[in-house]
Parts: sequence; C-alpha cells; structure tokens
Amino acid sequence: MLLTGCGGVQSSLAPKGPAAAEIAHISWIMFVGAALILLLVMVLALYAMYRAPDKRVPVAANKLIVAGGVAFPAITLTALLVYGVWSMGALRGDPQPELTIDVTGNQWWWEVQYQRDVPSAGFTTANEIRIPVGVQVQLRLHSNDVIHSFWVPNLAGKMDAMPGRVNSLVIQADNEGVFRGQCAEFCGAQHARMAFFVIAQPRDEFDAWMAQQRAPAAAPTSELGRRGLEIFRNNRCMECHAVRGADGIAVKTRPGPDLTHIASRTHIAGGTLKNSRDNLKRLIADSQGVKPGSHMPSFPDLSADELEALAAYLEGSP
Ligand code: HEC
Ligand SMILES: [Cu+2]
Repeated sequence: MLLTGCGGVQSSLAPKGPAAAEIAHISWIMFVGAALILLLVMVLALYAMYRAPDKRVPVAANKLIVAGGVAFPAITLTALLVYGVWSMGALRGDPQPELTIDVTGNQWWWEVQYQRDVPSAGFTTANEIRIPVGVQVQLRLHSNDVIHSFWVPNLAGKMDAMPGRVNSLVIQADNEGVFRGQCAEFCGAQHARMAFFVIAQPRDEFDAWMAQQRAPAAAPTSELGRRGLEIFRNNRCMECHAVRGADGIAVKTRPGPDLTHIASRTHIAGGTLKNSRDNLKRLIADSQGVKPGSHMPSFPDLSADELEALAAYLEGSP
C-alpha cells in the first residue's frame, strides 16, 4: 500500500513543473509542521501520564490553555495562511503563455481544441493534450454539461471546468514526459473513466505533431479502408463524430470526440483502453460494456468483418 504511492505517476508529490513544485513544497511544510506538533503533544501526554506526581512541574491551567490553546495555534495558523496566500500569488504569477488550448469537459471525456479562435488553422482532439517542454501553456477550461475538475497532479493544482464559465489554468512541464490526469470532481456514472494524458515534447516534435493534426484525414487507400468509411457513413457515426476530410465539413461541433487523427492517440475512451485495433473494435461493438452509461451506443449488430473495416478506416491503415 505504502509503496504504491511512490511511483510518481499522477502524484502531486512528484512535481514535474513549477506550479506543482510550489504545491508539493506547501504540502511538505504542512506535513512536517503537523508531525512536529503531534510529536510535541504526544510527549506532553506521556509526561502527564507517566511522570511521578511528586516530580511533575506544576503549570497553572489557564496559562497552559492561553499559551498552547490560543497563542500557539493563532501564531502558527496565521503564519501558514500568510505563506499559503503568498504562494497562491506566486502560482498565479503573471503568466506569459505561448500557447492557449481550450479544454472542454464532457460526460465522460475531454475535448481538446488547438487554435479554436482560428478555425482554418485549428484542430480538435480528445483526452490528450500535447505541449512543448519548458513553456507556459494556458488552458481555458469549459464544460458542456456538469462541473468537472481538471487535474494533472504532476504539473498543477486542480481547476474546475464549469458550464457557462471559462476558468484558466497555466501548466508547464520542465522535461519531456507523459503525465496522467483525471477528472477530480464526481460528475456521474463514468467519472472514474475520465482520464487524460498531457504529453510534453521537444519543440520540433511538437511542431511536427501540430502540422500532422492540422491536416485533414487522408482518403482511405485500401479496399478495407474504403469499406470502413462506407460503414462509418451508414451507421450514424457521423451524427456524433467529425472526421475532417471525410464529410467535407471543416470544423463542426458534434457530441462525440473528433476522430480525425485518432490513430495518433495513445488511449481511447478517456484513458480506459490503450489505442489498438482490437480495442477500437471492442469499444465500437460494446461501448456500453466498456463504459456503461456513456453517450456512445454499442453497435452489437456489426459483423466482425465490418468492425475490422471500421477500425482499419479509423486507423488510416490497410
Ligand atoms: C450518439 C452519439 C454517438 C454515435 C452514434 C457514435 N458515437 Fe462514438 N462516441 C460517442 C461518445 C460520446 C464517445 C466518448 C465516449 C467516452 O469516452 O465517454 C464516443 C467515442 C468513440 C470512440 C473513441 C474516441 C476516443 O478518442 O476516445 C470511437 C473510436 C468511436 N466513438 C467510434 C464510433 C463509430 C465507429 C461509430 C459508428 C459505428 C460511433 N462511434 C457512433 C458518441 C457516439
Ligand atoms: Cu468527473
């Protein structure tokens, strides 16, 4: 049990960016301070219990109460409050974000929009936020339904995503890495399967990824892929999913994740499954088994061949 806490994955005690480092610092100060005070109280309790009565040093009760019960907590808590407020200021600081990303909570997945204000250059992905290493990135947090909370413990504190309001959170990763995050506010049946990944990459890799995402999906070249696109068109998939390039509509909001370059994502269904052909087929056929209650219907009537074609089309490979 104790050792599972030491891996550093999704742990605020393993900070990988300045905001998280500040939070970890406060946590340690509070932990050590509380441990010292507990030690003091225990020593006093043991003294009172076991010291021979005739050898005890008498202290007047009201003196003890005024010193230990009023003055001491007032001083320590005030100091902690001042330090906490000061750190909050340092956390907010004066961000100079190089990049702004719109992240929208949905029951139960995250929509991620790059350059939302410039539709011709923008693109949309899901449950995966790529950022360049070492720069401040501003996230504008929205919600389409209920209150969610965006939390990547290795990089920053929690921030609510609320309907009708835009909250801002600045994240920065000091090094390359993949940081798991999760919705941190109970938001319904599949709240626990609403994870996401922040992937910090060197600038050139990030720019290459941006360019690749910006391009529309290529038309399928294989027979299987073409069949997959046809099945995709004929099964209501497009009512909920956009694939830029497949339907002639550049950017349009649909209730489900944008599937344009889904092959490039590491996971599907809010971190529930690794992204593989088998898992794509499994999710499409049995979404309600994988994520019961989710807004993606199961398609149990698709044959194994049809599922294979659909997955091949979505992966953009034969
Ligand atoms: C009624 C709307 C709706 C329809 C119709 C629909 N989907 Fe979905 N789909 C969703 C939603 C919502 C999600 C997100 C589920 C979640 O993770 O909670 C999703 C998730 C997915 C994902 C995983 C995407 C990711 O990045 O996590 C794939 C792949 C997918 N759908 C494929 C399909 C295919 C193929 C069809 C047609 C056979 C289809 N969907 C029909 C709503 C729909
Ligand atoms: Cu949630």
